[in-house]
Amino acid sequence: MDVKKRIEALEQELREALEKVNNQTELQDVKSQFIGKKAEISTMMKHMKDLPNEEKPAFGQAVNKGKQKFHALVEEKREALKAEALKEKLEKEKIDVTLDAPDFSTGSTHIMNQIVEEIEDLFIGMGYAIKEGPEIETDEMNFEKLNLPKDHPARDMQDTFYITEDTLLRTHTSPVQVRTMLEYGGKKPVKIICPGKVYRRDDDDATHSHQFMQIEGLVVDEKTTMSDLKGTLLTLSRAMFGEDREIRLRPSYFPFTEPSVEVDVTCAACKGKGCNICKQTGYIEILGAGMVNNKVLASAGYDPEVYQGFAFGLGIERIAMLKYGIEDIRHFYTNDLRFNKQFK
Ligand code: FA5
Repeated sequence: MDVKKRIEALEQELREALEKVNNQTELQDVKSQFIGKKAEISTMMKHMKDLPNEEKPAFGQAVNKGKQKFHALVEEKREALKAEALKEKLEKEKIDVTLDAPDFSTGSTHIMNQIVEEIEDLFIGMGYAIKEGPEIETDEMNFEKLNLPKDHPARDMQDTFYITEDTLLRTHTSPVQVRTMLEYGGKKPVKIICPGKVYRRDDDDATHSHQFMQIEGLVVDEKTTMSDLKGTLLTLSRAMFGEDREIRLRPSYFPFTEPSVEVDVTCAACKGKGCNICKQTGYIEILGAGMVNNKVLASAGYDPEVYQGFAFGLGIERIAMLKYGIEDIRHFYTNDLRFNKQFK
């Protein structure tokens, strides 16, 4: 038999078989059928020994060329299949960039943080710096340096979670005042607000939480007066509750301020006329404040003969409750999305 003719016939068969191939598995089958170990072209070489010597080179060349050709045809088909598969995939995965985006629900800042940010923005605008301090505090910073020595009866005002005899969960943000004054070394003026979480052993109810947020404000300088304090708190109250609000300062007591005041703002519901919400007083209490006690200034390294200061501290939850008419403080912490989403 003429080997060249046989190889040509096989090539024709291979081409026909390849035309019917639709995927890589089928291609593999065709490949082993035509160029595998048991394929005809692979076994042809065995017959070479029966040929006369002068025919052997031509025979060998023809078989090898045939094999190369078969391999090339199979590879060509493999590439064609790959290209087709890629084209199909691209077509299937085509993205229509003109389609409307689906309505993903996104989160938002929690109402507590919104109010903190609002107050921070206001005070940054008035030249204040923001300071933070540790939530696990020493008794010294939380009480003693604020003129609340051990066994002082005023410690009862802030029921405390003690960790050891000398460490506790801070009951207010006032220790950040002390830390900042100590940091400034009694030399330069202080103008800060300090937001943060605080803890008290209060029973949780509609207006009390064992963990809540405060913002403390502190100004220490050489000519700081009570009217600076009043002006600052009026600005704060109006930013929080509306430009038509008035405030009133009532005498009060905090060991770290002298004189001390409670600050009331005119009731939103009755605009100061008196209603059930404000218990007919026309005012609602919002924060505690006062002129920094000389003992506190001195214990933090400031000379009371040169420096005076004012300070104030407010509960963020209470501010939010008044601002938005929220009747229960626990809403802030139960993470009910129906509540949270109202402040998006
Ligand atoms: C203080 O904590 C003082 N450090 C504030 C202060 C700072 C006065 C600087 C003078 C100068 P008081 O204990 O009143 O004060 O707490 C401040 C505010 O925290 C209260 O007006 C109230 O809004 C809030 N608050 C107090 N206890 C709770 C509680 N258990 N749950 C939620 N809010 C509370």
